[in-house]
Amino acid sequence: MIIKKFLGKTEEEAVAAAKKELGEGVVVMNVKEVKPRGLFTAFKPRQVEVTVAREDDRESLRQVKRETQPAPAQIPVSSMRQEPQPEKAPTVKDLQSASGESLRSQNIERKLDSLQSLLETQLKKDEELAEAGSGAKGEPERAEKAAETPEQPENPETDKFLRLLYNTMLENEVDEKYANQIMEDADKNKKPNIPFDYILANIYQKMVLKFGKSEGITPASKGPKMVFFLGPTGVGKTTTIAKVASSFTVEEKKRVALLTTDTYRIAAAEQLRTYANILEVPFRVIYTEEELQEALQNFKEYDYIFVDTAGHSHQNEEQLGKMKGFLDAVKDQAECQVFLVLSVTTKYRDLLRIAESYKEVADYELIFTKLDETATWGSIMNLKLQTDTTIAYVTSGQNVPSDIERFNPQKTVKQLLGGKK
Ligand SMILES: Nc1nc2c(ncn2[C@@H]2O[C@H](COP(=O)(O)OP(=O)(O)OP(=O)(O)O)[C@@H](O)[C@H]2O)c(=O)[nH]1
Ligand SMILES: [Mg+2]
Repeated sequence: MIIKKFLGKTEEEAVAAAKKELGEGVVVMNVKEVKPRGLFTAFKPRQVEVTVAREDDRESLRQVKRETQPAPAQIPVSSMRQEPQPEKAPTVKDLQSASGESLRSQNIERKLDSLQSLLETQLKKDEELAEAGSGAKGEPERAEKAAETPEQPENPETDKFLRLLYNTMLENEVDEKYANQIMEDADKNKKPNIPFDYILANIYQKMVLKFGKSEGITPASKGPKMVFFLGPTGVGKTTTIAKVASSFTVEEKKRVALLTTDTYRIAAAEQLRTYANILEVPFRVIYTEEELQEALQNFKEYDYIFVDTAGHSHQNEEQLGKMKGFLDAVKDQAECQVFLVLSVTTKYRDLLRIAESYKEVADYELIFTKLDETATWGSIMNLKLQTDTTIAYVTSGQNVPSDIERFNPQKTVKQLLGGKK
């Protein structure tokens, strides 16, 4: 797929420029107003930037090929990457007519933006039906209706739309295995002439559901909650603790203490000590399990005790063992929560290995950092589906405390399907 940005005084002008360069088959992915830069900006006109996508010629070729073949019952997902058949060479005209008017005018991002209200309306309707006592009957009735519907010819535009979503997911590095599963699912529910909005809403809804919910850091029912942050070197554990500690002390007025078991680097302890000084909360460096138990006693009136740990390779079994020792030393004396901090910039295969190794240490939830450093968030979805672990927070910048938020599946799924970040 080719993705490119074009500027114009209006959206139409920018789209016309895109079509001139890339042909009629472009799909608008995003439209945004760009503020003028530099001196005397008040006198400069605003511009509109459109991001457009176009399947590359190989892809278009396959599409034309498929559309000229007798209509199959469904597009098998495995055929999305099928090599073109040699017998029929399409002309430029064929390629242009293959990208139909309705798809061309689709704006996936706008659709994704209005999706929320569409889903809410659907949900409300379902609830009303359930309340009226007809909820239970609804499904079979709908199924019967669908069964009565006579076979209609396939709509190639729908296939094209699905393919665009599929390619967007792959470009966002969603594992092919999961992208295929999602598409197979969508393919099963495909009906002739079904509007794109419904297809998109269906895929979106299913993907969001796969992520599940997280409560984030929750208060202990009794005594302080001990919260451990584990993970490889340099992923942002200490910075994340500073962000979380700041929001709990400043915004929620909770009593927070900070501990670090990172005694490998002097600078590491100093980094957290600095944050503790700024926030005016107590801080301790912990060398042994006994010291950790002692700190728990010292801060038993507190709401939260955040524990920073040394970053190390997941292959370092000795250090993983030491970490487990610390956790085991307090797990019967305090309510604990463990977070594995991972950077979304790490290669997916490595993320999997890291996630696997830390399973030996504790049951954990995930925090993904550095979302600002990459546009491809597929690993978040892959890891979730592969390990079935809750994702609690994401961070997207170095600013303390602002660059952290509770994980928002809707936002992530929108991005994976081609919406804005
Ligand atoms: N771009 C970006 N940088 C981040 C983010 N979170 C942390 N960082 C930066 O990543 C670097 C490492 O952060 P630390 O918090 O020291 O990481 P750590 O996991 O504690 O590192 P070790 O203690 O050495 O294992 C710092 O420069 C942080 O400012 C983020 O969300 N985005
Ligand atoms: Mg650190």
